[in-house]
Amino acid sequence: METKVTRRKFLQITSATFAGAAILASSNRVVENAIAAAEKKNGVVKIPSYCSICFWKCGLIGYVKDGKLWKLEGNPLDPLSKGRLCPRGNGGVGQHYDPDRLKAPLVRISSRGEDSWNVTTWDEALSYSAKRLMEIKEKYGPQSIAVFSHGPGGVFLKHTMRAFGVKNFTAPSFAQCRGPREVAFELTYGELVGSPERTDIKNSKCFALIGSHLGENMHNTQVQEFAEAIERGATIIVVDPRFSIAASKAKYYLPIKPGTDTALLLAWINVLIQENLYDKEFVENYTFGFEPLREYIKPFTPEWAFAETGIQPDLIRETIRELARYKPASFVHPGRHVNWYGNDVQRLRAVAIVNALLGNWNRKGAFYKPVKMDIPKYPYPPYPEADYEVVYNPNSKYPFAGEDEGLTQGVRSATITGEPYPIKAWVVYGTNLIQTMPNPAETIEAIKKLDFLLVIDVIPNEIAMWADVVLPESIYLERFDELNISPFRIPFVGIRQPVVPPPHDQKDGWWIARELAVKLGLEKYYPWMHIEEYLKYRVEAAGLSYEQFKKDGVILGNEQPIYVEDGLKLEFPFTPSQKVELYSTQLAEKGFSPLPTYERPPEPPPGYFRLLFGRVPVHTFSMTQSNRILMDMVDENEVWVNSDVAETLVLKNGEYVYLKNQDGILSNKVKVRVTQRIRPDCVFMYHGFGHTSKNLKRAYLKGASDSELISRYDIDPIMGGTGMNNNFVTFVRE
Ligand SMILES: Nc1nc2c(c(=O)[nH]1)N[C@H]1C(S)=C(S)[C@@H](COP(=O)(O)OP(=O)(O)OC[C@H]3O[C@@H](n4cnc5c(=O)[nH]c(N)nc54)[C@H](O)[C@@H]3O)O[C@H]1N2
Ligand SMILES: Nc1nc2c(c(=O)[nH]1)N[C@H]1C(S)=C(S)[C@@H](COP(=O)(O)OP(=O)(O)OC[C@H]3O[C@@H](n4cnc5c(=O)[nH]c(N)nc54)[C@H](O)[C@@H]3O)O[C@H]1N2
Ligand code: SF4
Ligand SMILES: [Mo]
Repeated sequence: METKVTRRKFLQITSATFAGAAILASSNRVVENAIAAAEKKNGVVKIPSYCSICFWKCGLIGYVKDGKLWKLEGNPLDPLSKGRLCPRGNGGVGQHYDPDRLKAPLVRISSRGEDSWNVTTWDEALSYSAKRLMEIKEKYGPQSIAVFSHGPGGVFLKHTMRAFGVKNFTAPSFAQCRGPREVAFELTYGELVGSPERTDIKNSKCFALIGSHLGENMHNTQVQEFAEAIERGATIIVVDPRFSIAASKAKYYLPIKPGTDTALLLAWINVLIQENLYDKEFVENYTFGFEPLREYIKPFTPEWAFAETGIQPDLIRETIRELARYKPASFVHPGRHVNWYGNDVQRLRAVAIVNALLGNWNRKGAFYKPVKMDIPKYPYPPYPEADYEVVYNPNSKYPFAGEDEGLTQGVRSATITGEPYPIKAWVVYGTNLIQTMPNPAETIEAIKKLDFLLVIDVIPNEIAMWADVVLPESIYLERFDELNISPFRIPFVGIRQPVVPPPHDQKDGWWIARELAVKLGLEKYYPWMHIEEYLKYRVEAAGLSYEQFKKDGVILGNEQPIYVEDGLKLEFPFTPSQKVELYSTQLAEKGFSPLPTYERPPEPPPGYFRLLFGRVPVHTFSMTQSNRILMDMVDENEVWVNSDVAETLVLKNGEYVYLKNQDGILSNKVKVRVTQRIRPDCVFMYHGFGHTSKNLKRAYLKGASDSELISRYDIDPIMGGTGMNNNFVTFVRE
């Protein structure tokens, strides 16, 4: 009965339109209060924590009834969730009850890739892992060990590995995600966009989404603000080859030819300058390189861009005039998953420049200045010197590669080639590399060359099935974890604490990291025995009450100015010119074009279509397809095909086909969705499906994997990220 209540609620949320959702929220509140009163009587325990079904970190309240996890809701005190979780967050209950979860430590007894294991004790699994890591370090040095991780849970493992002398840390959530955006904004403004994005959708009068498919991309706060913007009647411009959910809410929809966005952006810059629509005061006082930009941009007219993008010149003019009309409360969203074509920093530089011409930095309704709670670090002993070059960026081949979140591709190729030096062990926390890195065949080739692969996960995902040792972590609802100190409009700190105990022999990430450190002889790096000593130390060092924190789940700091409108002073101390660099001196210095360049994308071969992919509202990447609650909503992906194309190829809605890519790689079978909502030159599918791990009983071979079909990737020469939108597929029948 309890699951039924939860299920109904999910269905309500996912089927609600945005306008409807807001109404639902207020009427729900009345019901919620009534439920809360009733529940107290029934002895329901409510425990605040923060969500990890994705990495947005929304504050939640876990409801426990008779010792059992019953439901999850947003924590009303939390500024990110504002009392509401997204459908995936509500579905976190299903992760706790997932029958396929990893239940105990496993040590491989067969060759890699086969499925036979010894179920073992924690002591044995950790002793064995420590022994292997020490042998490898002894023989090849600490540089031969690489760590891949995603999410706050990896903090303690990274601490252990740093103490062990490791320096090669990487994450697909940078090199396959937002890397180019951060690099482009840092080059232009000297500051990152960051996560949560500093976009002030809430107060915006007009904004453009390029790709960014909000509503399918379900980052909670952002989607709530998007819903508010729609209700307020903000002008929304959506640029996407596919008529996304966001497009359906937009005033202007630009069905752009994939890969040509930089041409559109250059034309927008052209119109802003030619028609004198830019913010002159801002440009004069705060930017560098306007004159070279003015010269450079002359040929990039809307008529020129029409030939590239397929967007009518009038529509190009009208949309940028609209953005200019509302400046500075208007902006072009910098996106998040932006590793598309391998020249993405240049595109994102164009995005940064359009915004600079709108004079919208640190302005209400555009980009606010994020603030953060000041929480002192824990006083650990210093890490040992790691006096070697990171493996993924030899001789600074990619001059603007990230440091803490390095290049996954670089680690993988070093593992295969032994250049610039050999990588012998991977330690993988919370990232399913088989599905998140392009060209999985290459990932498997690299894995086969390793001496040791340690995976810490919660389900038997593909990467775990390749490991030598699998360590089952408790899920986020069952453990303490690092604090959430996200940059936002108001400083705040959130706690993750256990709502229920883990059901089997799973252990918390901090405990695993600490025990591993002890076995590696690094105990001095863990002056605390239990994570609560660590959390309490940090929270109390900030002058806050730990007891209150545990009770409320969130502590808010004092409001600070986040806009020029609040009296914030505009300063750009972190660029070489101490101005917003329209012309990037840093790019020029490293031999790259200092002004954004457009490269025409290659055409699909005859009979092929460009493969695009994105988010499904009720799943996160490849990590939620074992969650029964979420799978009951969407349990396979479909391939979106334009109706005219379908007619020509005689493809029927709902029929199963296989996709074959330009390199002859064949997908699992996937259902056809015939729709007007996509251009005829591309197809689209939701990422995360087509699991090949048999131990994921519900998800095994459901739908097709986009990753499998992404055998080609193009590396951004500026920062080394991998563009993955350059693959073409054709249809194959049974
Ligand atoms: N439900 C859910 N939400 C999520 C996540 C999740 O796993 N599940 N993951 C989160 C994370 S980490 C990220 S990075 C974000 C990703 O979400 P976004 O940053 O919004 O990702 P994009 O790749 O921009 O979005 C894909 C969209 O871009 C369109 N597109 C593809 N090629 C082009 C092109 O050449 N030009 C243009 N203009 N559009 C194109 C596709 O049709 C699709 O609509 O989502 C976040 N939100
Ligand atoms: N083909 C393709 N590749 C992509 C993308 C795409 O759209 N298509 N998107 C890119 C983007 S934007 C991003 S951000 C990255 C994301 O890349 P990843 O972060 O690698 O995402 P997942 O593949 O979902 O891997 C998450 C893994 O963590 C495990 N996990 C979940 N919770 C926990 C936990 O509490 N503890 C531990 N230890 N493990 C846990 C899950 O079971 C899963 O195996 O992928 C990128 N790669
Ligand atoms: S956006 Fe959704 S899944 Fe992500 S943390 Fe928030 S509630 Fe959880
Ligand atoms: Mo991402």
